[in-house]
Amino acid sequence: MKKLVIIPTYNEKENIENIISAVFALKEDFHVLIVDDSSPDGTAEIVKKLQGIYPDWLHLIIRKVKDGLGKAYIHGFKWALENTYDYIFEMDADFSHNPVDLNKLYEACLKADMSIGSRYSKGVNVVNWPMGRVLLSYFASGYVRTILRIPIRDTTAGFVCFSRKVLEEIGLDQIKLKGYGFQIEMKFRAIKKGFKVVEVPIIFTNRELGESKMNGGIIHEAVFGVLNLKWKSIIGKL
Ligand SMILES: Nc1nc2c(ncn2[C@@H]2O[C@H](COP(=O)(O)OP(=O)(O)OP(=O)(O)O)[C@@H](O)[C@H]2O)c(=O)[nH]1
Ligand SMILES: [Mg+2]
Repeated sequence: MKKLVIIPTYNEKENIENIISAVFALKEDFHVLIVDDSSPDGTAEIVKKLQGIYPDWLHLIIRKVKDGLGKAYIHGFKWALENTYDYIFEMDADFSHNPVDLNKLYEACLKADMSIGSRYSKGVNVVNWPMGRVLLSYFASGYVRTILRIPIRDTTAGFVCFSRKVLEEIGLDQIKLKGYGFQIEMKFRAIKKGFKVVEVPIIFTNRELGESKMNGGIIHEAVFGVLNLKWKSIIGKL
């Protein structure tokens, strides 16, 4: 089985080398695709150097402008399908997601169609986030679950494994949302298509290096994006 971990990056020079090495240190043979939005800090230059060490496993797409992680992922998903990968993963560059958990996600995805590394499937497993951020994320997840009526505890999770057929059938060109909303939209559409989606408990750790790209615009997009998704599904135009 060909497995690809897609990591979107924007100014991740402090993390990029370590996260790539951590994936390649795993027992399973995961390939890595970095989708960088022309980070001014030179993240892509570091990746290019590492491609000398891992020529067949490490891939890089450079996009011209910063356009949100959703658009970066869609670009990466299309590349993964063209390059015949069977299992495609989403993971952040900042070690909030522990690369060791890729194995757990993969095992779970083999028995389903999509698996989600979940902070909230067994209590609240978030380390070093300020309390305000934990509460925002936890209650946002509840808001989404209630409005969209999906049985997922961590609706904005960004640590995910898709089997190829989910990405083939989900309608990548219909995905509109770019930030946290993108993560919600992928889960909602997969469930609406009848795919089996499972949650795997993980521990999420706040980034130690580099800066967050979270902002009010991303939250605003998610709040209204969810209402729009619900409306489109009610009128049968999802
Ligand atoms: N290509 C691309 N990557 C992005 C963009 N925005 C964020 N990312 C990457 O997406 C991943 C998640 O972004 P973060 O800034 O860590 O967002 P977050 O996890 O909600 O915020 P923190 O918890 O504060 O780290 C990281 O690997 C980022 O580098 C973007 O516009 N384009
Ligand atoms: Mg992060």
